[in-house]
Amino acid sequence: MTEEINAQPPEKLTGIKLVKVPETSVGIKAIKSALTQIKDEVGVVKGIKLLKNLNQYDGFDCPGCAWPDPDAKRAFLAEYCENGAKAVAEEATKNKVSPQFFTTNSVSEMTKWSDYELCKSGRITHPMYLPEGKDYYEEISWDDAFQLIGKELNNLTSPDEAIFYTSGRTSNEAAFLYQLFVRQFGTNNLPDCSNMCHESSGAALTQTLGIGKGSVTLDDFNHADLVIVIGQNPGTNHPRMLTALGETKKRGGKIITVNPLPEVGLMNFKDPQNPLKWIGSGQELTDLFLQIKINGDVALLKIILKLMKEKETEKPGTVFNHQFIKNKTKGLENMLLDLDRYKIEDLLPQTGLSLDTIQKATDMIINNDKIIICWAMGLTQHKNSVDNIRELVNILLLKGSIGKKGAGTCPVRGHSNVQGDRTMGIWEKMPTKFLDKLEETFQFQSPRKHGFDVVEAIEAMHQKKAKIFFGMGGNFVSATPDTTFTAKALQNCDLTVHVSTKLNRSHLIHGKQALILPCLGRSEKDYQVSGAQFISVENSMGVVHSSQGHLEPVSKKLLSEPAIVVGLANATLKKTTVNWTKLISNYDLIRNKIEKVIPGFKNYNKRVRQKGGFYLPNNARDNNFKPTHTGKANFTLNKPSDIELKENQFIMMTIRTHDQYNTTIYGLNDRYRGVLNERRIIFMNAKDMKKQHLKSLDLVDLKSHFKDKERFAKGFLVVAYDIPEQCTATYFPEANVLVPITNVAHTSNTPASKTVIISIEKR
Ligand SMILES: Nc1nc2c(c(=O)[nH]1)N[C@H]1C(S)=C(S)[C@@H](COP(=O)(O)OP(=O)(O)OC[C@H]3O[C@@H](n4cnc5c(=O)[nH]c(N)nc54)[C@H](O)[C@@H]3O)O[C@H]1N2
Ligand SMILES: Nc1nc2c(c(=O)[nH]1)N[C@H]1C(S)=C(S)[C@@H](COP(=O)(O)OP(=O)(O)OC[C@H]3O[C@@H](n4cnc5c(=O)[nH]c(N)nc54)[C@H](O)[C@@H]3O)O[C@H]1N2
Ligand SMILES: [Mo]
Repeated sequence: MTEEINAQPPEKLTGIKLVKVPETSVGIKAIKSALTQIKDEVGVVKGIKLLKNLNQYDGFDCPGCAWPDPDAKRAFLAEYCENGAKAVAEEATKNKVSPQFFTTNSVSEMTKWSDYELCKSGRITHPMYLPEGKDYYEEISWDDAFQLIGKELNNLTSPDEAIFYTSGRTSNEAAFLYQLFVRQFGTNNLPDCSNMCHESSGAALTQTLGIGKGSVTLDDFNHADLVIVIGQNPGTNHPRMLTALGETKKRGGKIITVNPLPEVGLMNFKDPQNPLKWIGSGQELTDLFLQIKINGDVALLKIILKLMKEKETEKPGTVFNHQFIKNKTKGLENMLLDLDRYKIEDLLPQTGLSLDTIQKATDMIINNDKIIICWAMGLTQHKNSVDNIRELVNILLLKGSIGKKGAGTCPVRGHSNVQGDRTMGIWEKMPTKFLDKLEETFQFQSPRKHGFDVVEAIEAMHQKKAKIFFGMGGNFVSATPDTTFTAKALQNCDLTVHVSTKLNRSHLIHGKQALILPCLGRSEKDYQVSGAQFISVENSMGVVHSSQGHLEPVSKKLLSEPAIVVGLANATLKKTTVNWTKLISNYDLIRNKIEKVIPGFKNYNKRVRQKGGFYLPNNARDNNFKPTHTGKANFTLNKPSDIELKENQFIMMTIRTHDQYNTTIYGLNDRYRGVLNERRIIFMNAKDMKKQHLKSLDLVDLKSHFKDKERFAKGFLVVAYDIPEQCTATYFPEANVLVPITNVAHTSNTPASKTVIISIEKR
């Protein structure tokens, strides 16, 4: 029998209160919520200093999300939002996790704490070590920590037995050094949070448009006729995007929202940068809301494509942009033929929508040319998520709505530098061109065999094929699927190491030995031999800019992420062609190397010092699709969902509340959905509740079904909500234990965290 591992957040309920779902987002309440958080966590004086510098030209980049800052004008107060303020408050907190803290709190005791309690403990101040068989972390010197890691890494039979994970907050400079160290050590095992996030977007866009990133800039929102926001909740996760949508509307543009939930932020919005608008009813954003069933998107988009084709056949030249299609694309005929295989009446039930509503959306697409499509996790975390995104591209290509002002693709990234980390080479399968350049610049032989992505890494650790886990940020055990399985995988390791700012569950679910290496946060000053340093990051729209902290570090013992990589490299690599210590004496030296390896970084040190930074090249933005395998933009054939629910089964999506940053839980409220003080809930349609004989706030256990295996998550409260029938929603990470590790998207291997098949049992 396998040992039961307590890797899940505890089952404890916290005292739910249901309130009315608010009619508008942001406004005074958001400002109040942000300021309260800042006051409580950071204190008033330090808090004001913090907000003053957030997202300003000479300040630091908000660690909240990857939404870009305006190129020209920056807001008077500060370019921040409620949730950005919460993210910085979390980092700049007064509370400290010191060696003393660890002498009083054992690892086994802390596994009983909720994620909220873990997060509230504060910033980690010293490197800590958990020796084999012990239950208390002990202080360790940096030098001893590096030596220990170096020794363990060198004891492996093969470098491929080590996993080097990255979360998306790591700066360009740290990420570049990190991947260089890992490749000099001898492996491409560089999984990252992107594997669970926008990997499907990258896969789909590379195939169709020749670049794995979005094509629009922030200014395009000032020119768009129509913005479609599909599978995304910007009110909570990218609040500054609402300002851009507001601009589109002001200029007469329209917005279509496609989501199983009427997310408050998208419906109505009070601009936080514009205090005069805080009173009154706010600005209506969404013109047409398609309340789609979970994973019904390909079906919806196919119906739209069919309706477009019908109209084009009826009145040739009125729908399709023939010139663009002829000059720039391949595969139209096949795509149109494939559409004939599907019947609208078969597709319709998957969407849960009326044909009339879909016709309205189609008319808006037909009647406009400058179309932007924005999406996030609602599209990327399904088995057919790559199909979702390719189908969107089909629509844009038919209209020629790409590579011109006011139009294009907008995958809205999550972590603030997740896109930059990829550009820097954090990927288990970097293209040959990059590796060639890396070899040439640093005179060594890089491994060529592809490494493990997140899911493969978990499986390898589970099978004891990988024995050391190193996490550059993140919270692996809580962010990944199949919590119990992943916990076992980590516990199988000889050594688990986490570079972290805050305490999290991955420090508690550990290998035989474990280390916590505390690092500087974005908001803090970073001094190296040559003086104060700044770092750089790339936002969702490919703008590279600098970021510099202004606060004193919470502890003198913290190292910067680049310095940690260098400590690691010096202790591990017996032979190296790199003078690591010199590279971190001045981060300009790292940037000089980046410039040599990666296209688009010419004059990096000069251009990163320009106000607002610089744009990286983007072929799709330039209306050039040569980098694809055909040399043109590609139409593709895509498949709708193949999920069939049995009786009493539901589809469950795992989503974020308004009070969390991924696995960092700031508070227990989901204000925009009217749920206060509780995270263990399941949103259900009232009709489904009735059929299941469930009443509001009944206590239920959830069981997920995949192939022949069942997984359990216990103790959730039922909340009646405006969600399509047969669809349910729970919060991440509480429900991750239900997400099967083997249920992944084709091509991108991203866990299907938004399509978990469950049944619900009343206690
Ligand atoms: N405050 C805050 N900001 C964040 C984060 C955070 O946790 N907190 N996380 C960051 C990260 S890493 C990321 S990746 C982003 C995540 O940003 P989002 O993708 O907005 O986050 P989710 O909560 O996963 O929300 C997914 C949305 O998709 C909808 N959805 C789910 N399934 C489907 C579907 O099948 N079809 C359609 N059309 N819609 C669907 C859900 O109802 C929900 O509105 O946010 C980033 N920013
Ligand atoms: N079921 C389900 N699972 C999901 C998702 C979902 O929607 N549903 N979303 C997925 C997505 S989109 C993502 S991106 C992943 C996120 O996965 P991760 O990136 O692994 O998780 P986070 O919760 O963002 O990581 C938080 C930890 O990062 C550390 N940290 C914060 N700032 C810094 C820093 O500056 N440097 C360093 N070194 N560490 C820092 C802190 O210690 C904190 O505890 O989760 C995925 N998992
Ligand atoms: Mo993400």
